[in-house]
Amino acid sequence: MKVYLNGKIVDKRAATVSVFDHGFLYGDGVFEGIRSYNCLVFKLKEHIDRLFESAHSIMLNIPLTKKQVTDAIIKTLQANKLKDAYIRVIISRGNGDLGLDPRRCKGETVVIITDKIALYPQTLYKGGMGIVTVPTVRNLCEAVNPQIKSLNYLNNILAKMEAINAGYQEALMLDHLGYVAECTGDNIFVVKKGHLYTPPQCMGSLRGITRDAVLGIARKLKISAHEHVLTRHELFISEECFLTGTAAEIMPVIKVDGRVIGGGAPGKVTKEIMKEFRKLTKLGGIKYKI
Ligand code: PXG
Repeated sequence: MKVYLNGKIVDKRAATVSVFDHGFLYGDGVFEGIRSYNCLVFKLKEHIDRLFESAHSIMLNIPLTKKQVTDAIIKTLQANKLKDAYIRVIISRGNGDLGLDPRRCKGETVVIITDKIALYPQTLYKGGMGIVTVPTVRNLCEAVNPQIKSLNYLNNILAKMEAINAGYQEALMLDHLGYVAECTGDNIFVVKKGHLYTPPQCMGSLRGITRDAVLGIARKLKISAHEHVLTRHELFISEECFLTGTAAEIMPVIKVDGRVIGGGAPGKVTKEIMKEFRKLTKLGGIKYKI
C-alpha cells in the first residue's frame, strides 16, 4: 500500500510522522473521510470545501490549493490502483514541541490514505440497526464546534464505547439540553406523516455531505424535508428513521432505546432514498482513471 505524505507517495512502512506532531500530541488538525465508487470520487468538491472550512476555523493553514489536494487524492488512488475506496485526508499542525502553542509547529503534515472500505454487514442494510442514547453529550458548539471535522474525536469515541457496552453498534448523541444531535459518525433523519426531519446544524452536528445529498434527493422525489429540533420522543414515535454518513451511506434504524420504529423493518421512504443514493454515487463526483 502507498500513502501520500507531505508531497510524496511513499510505501506504507515509510509513512510515519513524528511523536512531536501536534496531531498526535493534541489532536490538533482536521480530516475528511471520502469514498470513491467505480473510479468516481463521490462529492469530492464538497469534501474539500469542508476540509478547508474546518482548517480555517481552527486557523490551520493547508499548504496546498484545493486543486492540489484534489490531484494528490487522485494520485494516491492511482498509486494503489483502487476503483472503490475509502479516502482519508489528514492535515495536522505538524511538528512542534511539548507545549500547546501552535506557532511552535514548523509546518503542517499532510497525509492521504486510501484503502478498501469496510462496510457494515449487508444484513443490517436489509434489516435495519438498533441504536441507543448514551450519557456522553455531543460537544458544545461554543466549545469545540461539531462542524469542525477535527482530529479530536474523543467525544465520539466515548459515545461509541458506551453504545458498545450497551450491546449496540451506534450511539445516539444528544446536546447538553437533551435534544437529538447526531450519531458518532452519522447524521440522523426521521420520517413522520411522509415528511423528513433532521436536526439543524446549530444543534451540534456535523454538516454531513451524505445528509446534504439526502436533502437533495428529497427535493427531487418531492418529499418535504425540514431541519427541525428533535427530541428522543420524536424518534420513538417516528414512522421511519435512518442514519447518513460517508462510511455507512444510508442505514435504516429499526430500534431506538428499545422502542421499535415503524414496525421493526426499513420503511418505504428510507428504501426509496437508499435507491436514489445508489444512483447518485454513479453520477455525483470527480472521475479518475487507473
Ligand atoms: N457526523 C459525524 C460526527 C461524522 O464524523 C458524519 C456525521 C457524516 O458526515 P458525511 O459527510 O460523511 O456524510 C460524520 C462522518 C470513520 C468515518 O472512519 C467517519 C465519518 C466519515 C467517514 C469515515 O469512522 N464521519
